[in-house]
Amino acid sequence: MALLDSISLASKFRGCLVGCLLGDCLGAPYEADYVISKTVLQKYFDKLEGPYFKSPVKQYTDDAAMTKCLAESLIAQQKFDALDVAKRFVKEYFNEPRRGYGQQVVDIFHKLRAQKFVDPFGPAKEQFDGLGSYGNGAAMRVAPLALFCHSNYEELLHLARQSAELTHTHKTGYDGAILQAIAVHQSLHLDPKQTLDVQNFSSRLIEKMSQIEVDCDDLNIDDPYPYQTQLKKMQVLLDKEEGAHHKEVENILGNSVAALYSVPTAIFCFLRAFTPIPEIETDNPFRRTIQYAISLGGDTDTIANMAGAIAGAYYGYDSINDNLQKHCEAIEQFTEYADKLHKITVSE
Ligand code: RVK
Ligand code: MG
Ligand code: MG
Repeated sequence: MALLDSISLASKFRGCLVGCLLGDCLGAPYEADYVISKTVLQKYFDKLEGPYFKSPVKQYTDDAAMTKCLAESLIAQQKFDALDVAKRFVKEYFNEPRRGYGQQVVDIFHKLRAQKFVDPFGPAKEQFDGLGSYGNGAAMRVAPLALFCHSNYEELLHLARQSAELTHTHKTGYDGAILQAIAVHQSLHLDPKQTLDVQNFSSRLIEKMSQIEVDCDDLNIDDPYPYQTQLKKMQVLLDKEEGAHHKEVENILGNSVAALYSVPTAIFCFLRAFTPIPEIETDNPFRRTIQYAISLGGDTDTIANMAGAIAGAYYGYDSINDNLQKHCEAIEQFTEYADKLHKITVSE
């Protein structure tokens, strides 16, 4: 990776994983709300950022729980080991089942435990009568892999798919994880002191997805290139001079648990929040990204988590307010994972 002048890679690693955790923790209280008052949200963030507000720590959900498993496995094994990751998912789930997991993914954990991990990829293939899950559960946890493979793009593509297939075998499920990984990877390689070329960032994603969305015959949907289509719609929304309306974003890009209707939305949040947004009062584009993602409603923890990973990987750790961080459960653990992943991958 070419050296960046203004920011260390270590800071970007931290920014990425802290961004993930912060989006999940701060977004979770709003998950499944479809009308969120912008004023209430502004006060929520202002209070969390303020030094005098003593609120309880915000708990993380399945998003960060599964990200944690992947990060811990990569650190322990110093490679992607599917069996080890599967074991960690199962252990984590049975230790703390009340983290708000997807309704169906828990079947996989039960099956993996019952078959004693003989085939870690087997149970995922049986989901939804063999169609596989198209949820965003593989995309929401992929960030540590993007860090681990920061200097090997081809390996990242391969491993993002493999890691997804432990739970998500529907093409839009694993392609969503690949797209999220690519977006984090792109952010890691950009200098935040230079103006972000929003359209170029998205055009590069479309170009890369055109190499991924090739074997689409088995897709049970009309459009064989659904992520490219969504990203093109995203570009149109980004081009709007007056800025896209919330309802347009919700209707066109989506805010659901489906990867296809949440991963492009998370990318949009990062790109849209590069410049000011009405009703979000902050000079900090990282906070703006998370606050905007939550304001869209729906799958708030996951969209904020994915947007946070991309934004954190771009702006770096120093852009993330300390007080916001203090409200997140396990914040020290996540910064430690980032530092360890950095140490492993840079000293290779
Ligand atoms: C609760 C029909 C399908 C489907 C298919 C729907 C947590 C189902 C996190 C399923 C994330 C849901 C989210 C989630 C992550 C998926 N046909 N419906 N082929 N594939 N669905 O269970 O890890 O919040 O309604 O695989 O992807 O915060 O219950 O879990 O928001 O998507 O869950 O899919 O979920 P799962 P996941
Ligand atoms: Mg969650
Ligand atoms: Mg969610």
